[in-house]
Amino acid sequence: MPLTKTDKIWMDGELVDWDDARIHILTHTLHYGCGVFEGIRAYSTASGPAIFRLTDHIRRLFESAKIFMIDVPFTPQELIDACKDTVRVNNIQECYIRPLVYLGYGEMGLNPLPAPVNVSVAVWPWGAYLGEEGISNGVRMKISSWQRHDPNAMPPAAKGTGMYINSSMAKIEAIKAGYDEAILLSPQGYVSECTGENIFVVRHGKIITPPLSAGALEGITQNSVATIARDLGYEVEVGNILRSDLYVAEEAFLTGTAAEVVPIQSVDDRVVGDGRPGPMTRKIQEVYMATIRGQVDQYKDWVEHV
Ligand code: PPE
Repeated sequence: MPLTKTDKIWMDGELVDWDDARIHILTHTLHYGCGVFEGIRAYSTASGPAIFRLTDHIRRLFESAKIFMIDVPFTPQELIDACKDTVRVNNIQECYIRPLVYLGYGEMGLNPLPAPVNVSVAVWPWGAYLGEEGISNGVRMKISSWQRHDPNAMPPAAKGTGMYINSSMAKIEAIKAGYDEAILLSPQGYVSECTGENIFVVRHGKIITPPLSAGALEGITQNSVATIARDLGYEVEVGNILRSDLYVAEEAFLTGTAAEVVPIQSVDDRVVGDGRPGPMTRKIQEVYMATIRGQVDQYKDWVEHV
């Protein structure tokens, strides 16, 4: 999917033209991958564009930075405002929002502490991450030969730029093998997550999603969906899942800001359920899609108007 340009990008407090949002080739993060980022979405609501769980995303951005000992030169409120301003100035109703905290130009070498810290926020329209077909009918998953990070190699709670090499390797492998997306296992052999999404399975009528200790990111959509599912009366548990649980699951789906809620059609060619999105998946997907556009009163605190 080629990028669709918007007008302005926020860089260290200033709104610059899209084509002028440039950095030096000796930008530290470009070489060593020590940066942190967020992926957020704005949706059109009855009272204008609103950013879904913006405050929670910015909180996670600061937690990621803290883990990497990156000192963000803005306050959380300033970055919340930066996201809102960037959506507003680009006059866009629905978009993806990418805040990035990176180490800039002026220092090289593996000690990142002396490097300057820069922040940017870009927005652009981004359609269905795993395709409209995936949202409607489900995606075909492959368990990757690549493992998710060991928590003592890479901290799963941090959304770090360099950590995504692991995801990209798994994604390449899955796509080359003819699948839509990969599922990664932890070094202990438990199901962790997908390349850019958390995973849920339904077994014996219960919804289960893996914990942070299995190497999964603490997903904000995972949290929204677990809340929605419980409020719908479903039993939801955070717990370890085995590869074989995926093969015999009644239903399975993945969640993420970019992907939203996507049914899983099969895992390693074992069809999930009858191969069509299951009733719990459908219901959760329906409530999530209404929630993000401010149509569910119960969750309107999650919808932060720009
Ligand atoms: N796990 C990973 C590894 C991950 O990258 C994401 C988000 C999630 C789980 C779900 O987290 P949340 O968005 O808070 O529900 N992945 C982002 C990156 C997508 C990209 O290609 O870039 C996203 O969905 O924005």
